[in-house]
Amino acid sequence: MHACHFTLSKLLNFGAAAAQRSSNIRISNKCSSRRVHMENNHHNDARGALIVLEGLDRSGKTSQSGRLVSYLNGLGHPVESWRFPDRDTAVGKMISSYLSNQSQLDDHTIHLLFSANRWEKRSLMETKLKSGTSLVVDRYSYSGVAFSSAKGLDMEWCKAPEVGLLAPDLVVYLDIPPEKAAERGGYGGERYEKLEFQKSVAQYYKKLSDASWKVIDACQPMEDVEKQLKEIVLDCVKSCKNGKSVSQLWLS
Ligand code: DGP
Repeated sequence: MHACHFTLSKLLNFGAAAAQRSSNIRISNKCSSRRVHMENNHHNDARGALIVLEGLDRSGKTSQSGRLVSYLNGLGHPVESWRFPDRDTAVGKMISSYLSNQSQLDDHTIHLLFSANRWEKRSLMETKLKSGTSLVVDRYSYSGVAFSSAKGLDMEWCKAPEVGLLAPDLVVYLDIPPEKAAERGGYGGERYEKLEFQKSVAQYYKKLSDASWKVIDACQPMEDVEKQLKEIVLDCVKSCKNGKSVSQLWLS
């Protein structure tokens, strides 16, 4: 476990420093106070969009991600479906084992592992976006902060390791009351799939959300959610193609 802590802190320090080095960062008056634009040597035009879907467990994110990716593909937009945690990496395997209750970890430690899992994909994410591929991402830093804060960790502490990750161009929150989500085919056996805990997660999502988030009522029929999602996302993909700059999360 000592080795794990050492590797993690090295990884996170390296990630933050690398993010600063790889871009000339300038604070823009136009951007939200929590975002910083990046000026890169590359052109920003025709870049892909970073689209994040957030919501409670069983809110329908995963099904909607799949439909959205097929839709964008059908329109000829290069797009990939991503999700966090990415359970295929070495860090992701540790997370998966924790979620299925096969291992126990201190709350801070697992928080940093979730974050490291996002950091290990950051550079690939940037490459994809710059090459014009949009990414539809099922969960991101907001899950990280909401779920760990719901355990009682300090929200600002939870945000800190996420600083410098790429900021989404769009966050869509699939809004469902925790009780309704729990009724949907029941929860599986994973660690966080408990009604009282999900209620608390919902409150932290509320604290994290800002005016830029798009909220869709996830109690509607699936087709209606899908229709609204497609409209919002298509606008975002188009605006990124037109040269919207890439930002980083929570730098100020
Ligand atoms: P999913 O594969 O989307 O079902 O997510 C697995 C579970 O992990 C789910 O209950 C949400 C939770 N989760 C996702 N990302 C994070 C994170 O960054 N931190 C914490 N603490 N939990 C997360």
